[in-house]
Amino acid sequence: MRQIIIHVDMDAFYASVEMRDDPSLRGKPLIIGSLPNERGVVATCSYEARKYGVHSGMNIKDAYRLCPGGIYRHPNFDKYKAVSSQLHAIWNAYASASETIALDEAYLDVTEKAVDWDGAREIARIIKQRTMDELQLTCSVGLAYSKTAAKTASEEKKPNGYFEILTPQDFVSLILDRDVKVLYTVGGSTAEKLYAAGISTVRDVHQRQEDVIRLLGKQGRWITQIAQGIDDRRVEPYRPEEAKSIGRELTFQKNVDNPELLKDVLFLLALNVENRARRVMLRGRGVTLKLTYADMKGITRSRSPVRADSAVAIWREAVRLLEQVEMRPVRLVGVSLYNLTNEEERQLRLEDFDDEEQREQEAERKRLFALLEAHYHLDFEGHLSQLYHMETLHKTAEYMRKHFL
Ligand code: DCP
Ligand code: CA
Ligand code: CA
Repeated sequence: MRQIIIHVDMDAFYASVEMRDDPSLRGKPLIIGSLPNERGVVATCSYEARKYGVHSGMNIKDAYRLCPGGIYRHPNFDKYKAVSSQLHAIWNAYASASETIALDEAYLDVTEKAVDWDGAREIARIIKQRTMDELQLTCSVGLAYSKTAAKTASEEKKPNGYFEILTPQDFVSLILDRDVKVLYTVGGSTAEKLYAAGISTVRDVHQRQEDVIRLLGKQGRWITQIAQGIDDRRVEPYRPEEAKSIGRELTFQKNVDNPELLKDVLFLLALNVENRARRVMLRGRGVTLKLTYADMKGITRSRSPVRADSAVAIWREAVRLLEQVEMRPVRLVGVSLYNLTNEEERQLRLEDFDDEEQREQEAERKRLFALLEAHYHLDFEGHLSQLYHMETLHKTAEYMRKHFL
């Protein structure tokens, strides 16, 4: 079925909120993150600061070297979260399904409400207008036939942009001569592999599909699809700003009675939950394990308070709970976080090698990936971003069930 999708993303989000609330910052290179005399990174910066080459994720010392005349401020997470709920409340009104991607970003399925492209243009216009009128902030909006195209469209005219990509043909002609990284599932390490094989543009991907697939397997297949503008993914209704918990669950095609296999699948679910929680800067103080047995009897078991701020931590709690329940054939398994609280400092911290616990969890994460990869002969770590999609997660869990010895 045809979809009409809007992707909306705020411009220089944290910095714009600060500039809105303090007129003396407007028009200046403003860097939000750590201060130059601290250890840490840039969370974001105003477009004026970007002219100096400053960007998100950059070490604050490097930012200072590039832009010594900039204004440096710590973030106010509580404020951004409050603004975020106001934003999403405005946007959600125009969608039959909305998928929050980050504090400042969402996919909106406007197929029903818009009826046609003209209706969708009107919704896009109203969203921009209300975001400005009610919150004095600018956003960039992409209107398109698919998620990938909508995301690409919203980036196209940033800041305060609007762009539309109505057909796969339009999408392809727009990106054909751009770097493969424009396909937003292609991250740094994937791009390196492609460059090394002489595949650097989308055009190269088109011309050398077999090579891309040989090089990257399943992910390569996905990339060749995206490069042709094919992307049937639905907007998955997801509104963590209203949620009391963040969870993932899946139903097996055949019942599973092996606790070891369930533990492996729980790690995939924990990685998913970690990803969703981090994107909206939440952490949990409780973990729930949910099982539905073959006879449809369902149970949930919870533990709290716990420090559940990483996939490994979530997984460990879930496994502990699993070990305490009756083991018989299971058709559904799920894990969720509750008692959600703001996650403050993490985003600003560079890898913190002083933190014993974090180092230990990093090692455990690596060990779990290695075990999974050895057992199932799949590159889990390399395909993480795809495992965050429900559909791939399901397929992978089914694959694991079939290949579990
Ligand atoms: N953020 C962060 N650390 C990062 C990236 C982002 O803390 N490495 C925070 C600060 C941003 C917010 O998330 O304001 C939204 O991130 P975006 O990537 O959407 O970037 P901006 O909204 O800041 O700028 P743009 O106009 O490019 O979207
Ligand atoms: Ca943004
Ligand atoms: Ca964003």
